[in-house]
Amino acid sequence: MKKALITGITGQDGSYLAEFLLSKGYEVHGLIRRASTFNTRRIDHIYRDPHPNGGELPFYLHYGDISVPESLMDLIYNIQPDEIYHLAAQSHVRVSFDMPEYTGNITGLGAIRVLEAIRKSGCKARFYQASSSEMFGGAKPPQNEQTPFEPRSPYAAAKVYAYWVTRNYREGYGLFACNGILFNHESPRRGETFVTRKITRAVAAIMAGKQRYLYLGNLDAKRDWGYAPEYVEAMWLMLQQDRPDDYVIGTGEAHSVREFLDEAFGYVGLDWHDYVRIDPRYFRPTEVDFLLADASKARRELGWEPKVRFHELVRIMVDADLELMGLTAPGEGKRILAERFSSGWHRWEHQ
Ligand code: NDP
Ligand code: GDR
Repeated sequence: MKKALITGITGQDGSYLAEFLLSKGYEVHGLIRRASTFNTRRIDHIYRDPHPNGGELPFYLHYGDISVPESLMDLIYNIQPDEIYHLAAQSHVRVSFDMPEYTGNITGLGAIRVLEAIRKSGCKARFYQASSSEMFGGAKPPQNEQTPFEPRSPYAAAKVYAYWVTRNYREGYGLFACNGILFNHESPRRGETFVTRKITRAVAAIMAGKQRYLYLGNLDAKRDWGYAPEYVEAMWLMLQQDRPDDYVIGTGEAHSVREFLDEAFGYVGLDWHDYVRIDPRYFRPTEVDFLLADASKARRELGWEPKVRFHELVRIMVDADLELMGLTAPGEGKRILAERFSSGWHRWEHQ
């Protein structure tokens, strides 16, 4: 049985990746940080009580923090994982302008702490770094592995640092270390303050009569939005190759925030102009205008291709938020998932 360690397991991607690896027969370990309230809601359905008659899945959680090198060293030395997926980060671009140094510490230095823990513990683990399309920033679209980075936020600059130390440890110490340069990927588990989920939750709350207005920032930014469960499969594929490399992952289709609003509100028969208001507090000092993936290398070398397109993603997310609000959803999103992922490892009820 292969062992995997996931940092950031309580996040959107960590939770899907844990499910995916369990379905592949892995023993899965996750690093979680202590919080004063429960922060495991995305993984509660796979976590089983470890006491007699409790535990079934080989799934273990360990307290730690990406800012503390010792906890990483101990964990990696004791578990001796075959694969480490480093997903933990302060992942919000807007917040990185408010907390630049903290973001540098967690999102940037966090990666080198994990790399050093692997090197010093003598562990032979393969390493995945959650790199980001934000690193391309102001670079002209479409962006691929050859596109020079032009980071436009403290978050993006921290990710560029993490990207380069990952390459540095691959070249300098022979570590099997890969950068997955993932473009935006969303799901019903997306954090509530990212723009897609903010919109789909608002659609549901407006339908339920619980919200009047939705306050947003820049509606003109264009992003390449994909479906998160497909992206965690790409992470795994990278670590199964004969040699380590870096890969861009995205759909090759870009849309503006405005178009997302059209799709999401239009799906339930509403006109977003009646509900959306602009609040400058959501503007960023420097914005990334246009991200569009050229993922041809991943298609060629990993055989990775996304199935869920933009308008389908929106329907999946709106359906899920309507159900969460206790409303009856039109159901197109649910149908799309049932058709495309009939033998899949994640199920609608665990959205
Ligand atoms: P989330 O924000 O949903 O999850 C971030 C995770 O990191 C959470 O589990 C969080 O724990 C954990 N974390 C944050 N700070 C610390 C810390 N100090 N110590 C330990 N754990 C910590 O992000 P996503 O799942 O969306 O993204 C996963 C990774 O991929 C991130 O690195 C992100 O930057 C990157 N990425 C994401 C993309 C996307 O579109 N989703 C695209 C490209 C890259 P807690 O639950 O306790 O807060
Ligand atoms: P992003 O995602 O910055 O691309 O980073 P986000 O959803 O936060 O923003 C996308 C675009 O929408 C605009 N926007 C708003 N954004 C938020 N959050 N809230 C608003 O009210 C709002 N109004 C307009 C933003 O200005 C931006 O242009 C995500 C994160 O998951 C990163 O961790 C990851 O690396 C990148 O995607 C790829």
